[in-house]
Amino acid sequence: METNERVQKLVDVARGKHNILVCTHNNPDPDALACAAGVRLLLGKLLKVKPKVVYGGVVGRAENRAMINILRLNVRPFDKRMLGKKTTVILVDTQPGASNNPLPRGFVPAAVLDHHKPIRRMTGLCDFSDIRPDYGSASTIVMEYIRAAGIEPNARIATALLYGIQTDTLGIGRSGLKQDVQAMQYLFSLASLPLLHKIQNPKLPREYLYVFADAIERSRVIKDVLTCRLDDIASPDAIAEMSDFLLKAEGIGWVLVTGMHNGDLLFSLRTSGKSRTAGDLVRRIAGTKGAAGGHVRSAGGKIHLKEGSSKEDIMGSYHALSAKLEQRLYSSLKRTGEPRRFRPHPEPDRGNCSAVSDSN
Ligand SMILES: [Mn+2]
Repeated sequence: METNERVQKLVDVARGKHNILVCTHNNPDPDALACAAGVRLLLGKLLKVKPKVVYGGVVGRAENRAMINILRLNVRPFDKRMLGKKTTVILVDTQPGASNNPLPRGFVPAAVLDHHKPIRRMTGLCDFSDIRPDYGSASTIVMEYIRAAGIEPNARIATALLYGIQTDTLGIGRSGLKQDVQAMQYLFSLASLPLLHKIQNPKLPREYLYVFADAIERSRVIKDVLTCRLDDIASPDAIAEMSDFLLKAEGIGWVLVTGMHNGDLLFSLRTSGKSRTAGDLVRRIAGTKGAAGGHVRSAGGKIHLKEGSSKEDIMGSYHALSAKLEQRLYSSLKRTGEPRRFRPHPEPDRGNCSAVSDSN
């Protein structure tokens, strides 16, 4: 299908509707926020409607909050009461039935734009869907729509889209695809680089910096595989963020971080290698218990912990389950031995920065 046709189908879904929600995944990242802003722009220009952009969870990451404030993105938390009979929902950067979005179980939105695998059964029930697992970001999909419609985004929206694509593709070295790179090249001429810089370098709350110290302290390694249990976390974003951060360590090729939020165990898996994909491995280690999915180098999921038990019980099952996930990861990758604390190498300069040692 041509891009123009897709734009037409998306527009048809919203035509004549007055209550349109563009909904992102929970704890939205820049790609989700930018993609939603792009859909809002598109429908605003083509239909003269103003959809509401809504998200589940919280915006935790300081950069993401800065993005919303600096670019004055009009977003608000989702509330079930927003879903009336006449509500048209367009879901972005996630799919119905994926459990990482705030839509009630079984709710079929009118349209979906996403780039995550797997393609969900319920996605097939939507009036319009465009799922591209071979795209680095959902913002690139909407960017192509915007261009095909002959719309030029203003500096704020262009900056949002550029940042969305950048973080989803370059952030952790996922292969930037031709389409993503093309979209970024185009957006560079329209975006505000001073604003982008401001978003990327926000002042950080001190407690936020302490999460990094805590994550290092809690890290354990077997050879090139690092695991870390953050326990209770204030913001679910911390999981993905700490995985990205710990994967920067010399000699580390795999990172699994778990944490606990609202009675769920959240986890994320990262790899810098190419031999196995994180998305496939994550589905294997999570088994059928929870919701899991992802890309080649990054993946994650959520497993609900026992309800109605005491705080100690929940903590206990969190640790037991974390241990199980860690064990499955180690054995899938055939890394044996006892996990050790993550320490600086004893020698300050080993001459070979990619050396892996199990004697640390
Ligand atoms: Mn995305």
